[in-house]
Amino acid sequence: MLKGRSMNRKMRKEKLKKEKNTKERIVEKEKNRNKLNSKGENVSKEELLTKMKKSIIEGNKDEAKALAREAVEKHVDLNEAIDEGYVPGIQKVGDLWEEGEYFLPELITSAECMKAAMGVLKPELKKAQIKAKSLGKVVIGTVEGDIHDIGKSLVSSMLSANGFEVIDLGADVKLEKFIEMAEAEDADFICLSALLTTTMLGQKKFIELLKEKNLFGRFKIMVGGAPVNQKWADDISADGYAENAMTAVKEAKNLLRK
Ligand code: B12
Repeated sequence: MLKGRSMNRKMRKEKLKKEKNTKERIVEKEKNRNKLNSKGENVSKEELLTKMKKSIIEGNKDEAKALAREAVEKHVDLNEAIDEGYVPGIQKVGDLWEEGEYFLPELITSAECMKAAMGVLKPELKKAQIKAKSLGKVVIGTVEGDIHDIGKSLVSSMLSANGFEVIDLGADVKLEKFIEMAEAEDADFICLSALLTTTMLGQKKFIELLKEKNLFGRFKIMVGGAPVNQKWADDISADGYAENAMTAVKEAKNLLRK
């Protein structure tokens, strides 16, 4: 009887030990998974980027923010986090919307997640800004009638992080307002974003307005947004066009040399 009890105790002890070991192994594995050391860096970064994309698609705001903080803490390249984590997420949301899988509420939720993550990353990008003389003053905004501001804000952040002084007017900005601000601030660039085929026409109207006011040529005009392309930029006589935030910086620097 006694022998039987002590056997049971022994077995329970063994079982607990086994469970403890398994638990410890899981914790250790989790720790390693999240470690960004020189060996594990790529694997963990890939995972982080995948999680970022997923957080936007699933509309998980807390997760999107937490991952942005994690990226900062782990010194992940923040441009990479944006371009290869969050942006593909919102692009996928766009695809799902086109396919009729997602509706406006999902679109809005995902856009909010994107903004929440950018809210964490933006100040960090700003901190990384080279403390040198400003490369040039930029007035940027999304044209009137258009409330899309995620891409515009990315361009704004990247320009700012790369040494440009940026005055961001937000979204749904009256064409006259761009001119007023650019004149008052003696800006070098005016950047117009448009995400709708209808508001794209605002970019054309803007250049006509500058011509009417004899201000054409005073500022470098850059245009962008999903429906915009180089041909459109050429057709409306814009000085520059870029497909994304990183190339926007390159294009702005190129235009400085012209
Ligand atoms: C998120 C989103 C929304 C959000 C916007 C939230 C916000 N605060 O921005 C909400 C839900 C509010 C929304 C509303 C609407 N939306 Co919407 N939306 C999108 C979606 C899914 C993603 C846009 C986005 O943020 N992309 C990610 C960013 C990073 O990319 P990006 O904006 O293109 O910017 C990059 C480049 O273009 C470039 N860039 C951008 N701006 C500039 C400027 C310069 C100067 C330069 C150089 C470069 C540059 O750099 C950026 C960074 O890499 C797109 C689908 C898509 N695939 O684009 C539809 C989309 C743009 N929306 C669309 C529509 C129709 C609408 C609504 C009219 C829907 C409705 N029925 O109400 C409204 C618009 C109301 C209005 N008056 O503006 C259509 C537009 C169709 C068209 N051809 O005109 C799209 C294409 C969806 C679709 N396939 O039908 N939308």
